[in-house]
Amino acid sequence: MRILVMGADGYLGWPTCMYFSQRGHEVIGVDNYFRRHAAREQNCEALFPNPNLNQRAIAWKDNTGKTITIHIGDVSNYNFLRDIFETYRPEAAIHYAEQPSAPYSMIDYERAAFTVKNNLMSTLNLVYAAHEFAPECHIIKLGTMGEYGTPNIDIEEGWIDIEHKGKKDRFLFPRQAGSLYHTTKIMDTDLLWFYVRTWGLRVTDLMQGPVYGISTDEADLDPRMMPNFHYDEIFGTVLNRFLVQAVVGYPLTVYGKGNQIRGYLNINDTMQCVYLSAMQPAKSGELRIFNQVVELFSVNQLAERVKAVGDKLGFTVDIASVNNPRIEKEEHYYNPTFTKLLSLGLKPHYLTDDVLETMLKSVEQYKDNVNKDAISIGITWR
Ligand code: USQ
Repeated sequence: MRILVMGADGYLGWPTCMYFSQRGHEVIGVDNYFRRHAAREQNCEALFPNPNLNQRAIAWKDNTGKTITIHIGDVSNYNFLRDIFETYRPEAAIHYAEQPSAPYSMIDYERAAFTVKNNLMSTLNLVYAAHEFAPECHIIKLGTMGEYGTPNIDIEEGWIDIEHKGKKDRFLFPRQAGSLYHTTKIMDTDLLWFYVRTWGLRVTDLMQGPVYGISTDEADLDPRMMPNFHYDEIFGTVLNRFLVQAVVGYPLTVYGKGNQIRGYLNINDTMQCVYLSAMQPAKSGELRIFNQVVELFSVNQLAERVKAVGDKLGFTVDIASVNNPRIEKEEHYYNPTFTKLLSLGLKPHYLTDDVLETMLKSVEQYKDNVNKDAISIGITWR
């Protein structure tokens, strides 16, 4: 298949390019380096060596003989994305090209406005470019479990059947996000649903939980191809942050009571989920929603797991309870359904002690790169 990866430079984007290329697909990766620029501006750059996308594509060719085609440009600029679609007419487009950080979206007006503009315009442009040049293109959109928030009822996979005053209908599951970033993802889903109904697009929306991990089969071939791994307050997800904190002796930053529960997954499972979705596409006029999660943990459980394995490896791991910079429930019901990707063939990688140990050892090799000032920056929701 001809696959367009939007946001190819990101933590998930680059491993996705390699994953599809390795399996014989033609991959076109686009990115505008937003994350690199924002991380440099906020002094919170990635932990591992971070060659640019063209250099990574060269490393990929050196290692595998395969080509990943790179274009640097901004998909929130319609002319750029239109040209890409006109040239390549992709059969699937995987959309990671969003501002992905909840804290970044809460810094100030400028970052809030950027998040809204970037995330919604990139999605709208994708819809238009696909409609104009590749109406059969399967759009695979990275959504977030954060769209649902933490309701006091079971979370379904995208849809809910409601009976009201004796009549029944099916609706998108109620959504109530906990940050502006997560709210833009709700708006994306609404945009896509509108154009699925109106123009018959084919769309899979993947409601993903926080991802952790460093290693994939492809990234392990060459240090130049490692994921763009962040541990800072802005772009780092919680478990990746805890791994780095454990290695450098920074008390694990548990926000508030630490009973916030989320559904987590290994980066290898993101690859599988996106791949399985691409190989078994949505039908024309269908918005498919999958909850992309493999296991649930509270923040306290993650901290305790990292402490136990870190202590065993000889790191001194303390757990701190810090004032929660976010506005979120710290005690709540959480029971999401996540069976559809398993039905498509997902074979989950679970968070075992061995996995934690391997990740801690990988981080340790790069501990001299850690900027401790980036761990807690002080962005609050208030
Ligand atoms: N948390 C801590 N300590 C930290 C960092 C986070 O206790 O040092 C807590 C947060 O308060 C939250 C939970 O850990 O309760 C998860 O936070 P996170 O930063 O790992 O994840 P989040 O901000 O929700 O966003 C991440 C990705 C985002 C994706 C989302 C999935 O950055 O792109 O959409 O995970 S979900 O969390 O299910 O909405």
